[in-house]
Amino acid sequence: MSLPATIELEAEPYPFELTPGRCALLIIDMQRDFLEPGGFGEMLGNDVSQLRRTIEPNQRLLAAWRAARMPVIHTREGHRPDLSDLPPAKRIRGRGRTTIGDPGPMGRILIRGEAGHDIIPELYPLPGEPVIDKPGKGAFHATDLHSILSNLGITQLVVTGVTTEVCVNTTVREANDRGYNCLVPSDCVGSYFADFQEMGLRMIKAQGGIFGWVTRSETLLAALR
Ligand code: TIU
Repeated sequence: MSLPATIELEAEPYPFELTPGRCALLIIDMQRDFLEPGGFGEMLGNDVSQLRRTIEPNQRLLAAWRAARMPVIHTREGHRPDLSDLPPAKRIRGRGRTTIGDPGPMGRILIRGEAGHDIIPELYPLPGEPVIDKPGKGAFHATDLHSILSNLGITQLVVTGVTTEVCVNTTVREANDRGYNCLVPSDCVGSYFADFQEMGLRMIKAQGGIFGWVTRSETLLAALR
């Protein structure tokens, strides 16, 4: 059964007009380095269990999206093996003993082609689903994401993944400035910090939806059924 041209979804700060033919699912950085014990996230001193609760809701949303034959795009944060796209400021930030490019438990940290840089098996991309390798926090900076979305006729994004206040927020802000309407299902985004999770979502929907809308994945799943 095909979906209606538009579906009104319960969302904050007001209902979101989902246009299935123009909406892509953008899954941000669900990478082993951020979600699995021993990765870059844990190395920064973070509790990865705070992110792992997003895996199941993302699996359900991804399955529904694929069943509806709507576009899915995945991103990964990382760098070239020769580090030529890694700003020195990013490399030394935090004064950690181990940093991007150094050997870690799952290969060199945040380097393309290494095990830790790849997407977790639970949400692994299917052949044909674009994977955007991004050197920054935002998915638009120094990538071809905007071209790919434009070529697909996409004007709306459902943005999920990690972390809420870093790569998800940066991407939603970048998308908003490029004219996309963004909807964020709160249970499909995660932060290592409970207060940043709350504030990261509040910042998106404040002031009449200054950057976008916030909903729950059940709302999206019901609409796609
Ligand atoms: N993907 C993403 O959010 N990258 C980060 O480095 N996030 C942190 O919260 N550290």
